[in-house]
Amino acid sequence: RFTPAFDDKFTFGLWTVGWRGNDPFGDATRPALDPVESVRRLAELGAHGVTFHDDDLIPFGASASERDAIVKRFRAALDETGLVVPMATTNLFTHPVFKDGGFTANDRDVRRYALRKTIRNIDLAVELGARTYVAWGGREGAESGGAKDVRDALDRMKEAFDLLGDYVTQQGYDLKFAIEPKPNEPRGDILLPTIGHALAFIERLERPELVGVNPEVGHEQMAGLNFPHGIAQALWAGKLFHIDLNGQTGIKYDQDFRFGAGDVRQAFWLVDLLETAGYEGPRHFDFKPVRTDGFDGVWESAKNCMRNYLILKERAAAFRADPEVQEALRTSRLDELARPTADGLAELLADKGAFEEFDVTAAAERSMAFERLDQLAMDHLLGVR
Ligand code: 3MF
Ligand code: MG
Ligand code: MG
Ligand code: MG
Repeated sequence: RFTPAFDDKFTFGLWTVGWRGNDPFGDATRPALDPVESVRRLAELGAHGVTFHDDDLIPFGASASERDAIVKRFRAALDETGLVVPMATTNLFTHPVFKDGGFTANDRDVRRYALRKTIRNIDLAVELGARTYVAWGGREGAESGGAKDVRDALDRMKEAFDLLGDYVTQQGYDLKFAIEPKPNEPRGDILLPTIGHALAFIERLERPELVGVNPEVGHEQMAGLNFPHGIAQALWAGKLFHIDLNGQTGIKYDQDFRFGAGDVRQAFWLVDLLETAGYEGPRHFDFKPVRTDGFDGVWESAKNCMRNYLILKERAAAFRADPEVQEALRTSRLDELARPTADGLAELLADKGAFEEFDVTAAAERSMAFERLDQLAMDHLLGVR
């Protein structure tokens, strides 16, 4: 029970299990992990695939021949295990050259370098079969007001995605982009801080159809936002191209707990939404195994990201299947929300019952009965129903 299968589409970033535990106050607590070892261990645990930043796989500054050898060895590990690479991304944040950003650095030469670095890894991503290319602009932002003209920076951000869209179109690649919003950390304030900001930005691009979002649980929660609500809006807009699952406890530093830790109620509603809304993309984990643990904790937490997802999936399905829940949903009039409000403007204006004869007092007195509905969800979540 709760053992993952390939078709569950659980994927992990190489940088997650490979995180060595270095943080702003402390050095690494674990040795480096060979990506090939990660592929093998994740395959044993039942994962579907792995994802990577260019530099996770190929150390920054590696020579062309080193690069070829690394890619060859990595590909052999994929073939041996059957794991796939549905997504890849670019590291535009670790090297000091990106200290003021990649696509929106004030320095034009840095922006050009960032684009070329991205294009280079897009080629590799496509070679390895990826269909989604994630862009997290962690260094795109500022700590002070005069440092960044945000409107100019957004022009440059748009220019970057337009150029990348030109590139994949010219190459004939079957690849879409997914912007990953985050409010802050490592920059004081990051551009495109939330799902909503990213969705509005995408509509201004030359090829909006090529670009969606890759929201992360903890990122929205760092801004105090309701993650399932953000995901629902991304789905509504047809823009949920990918997702980063992890755990966070409220508005504080980026915790990156394993999925299911942190806000378990939001995790329940998230899984309920993904499983009922027809999301077919990978269930991608972007977490950090706690730095207090050795490799035992790394593999334990990777396993439990998937386990918690499957537990929540079972609980959410039980909630939806429960006749008492279905009755409670009707009592709370969710079916009525799904109905259009009017048969057009003329019908609305002609209906005296809608206004002149509307019994405001009676409508105000109707209970929504949300407390009973929510406790039914809690009972299912806590496993007592
Ligand atoms: C940081 C992140 C990133 C992105 C990654 C792109 C290092 O908080 O979430 O992980 O997910 O760069 O996928
Ligand atoms: Mg993150
Ligand atoms: Mg995070
Ligand atoms: Mg992420």
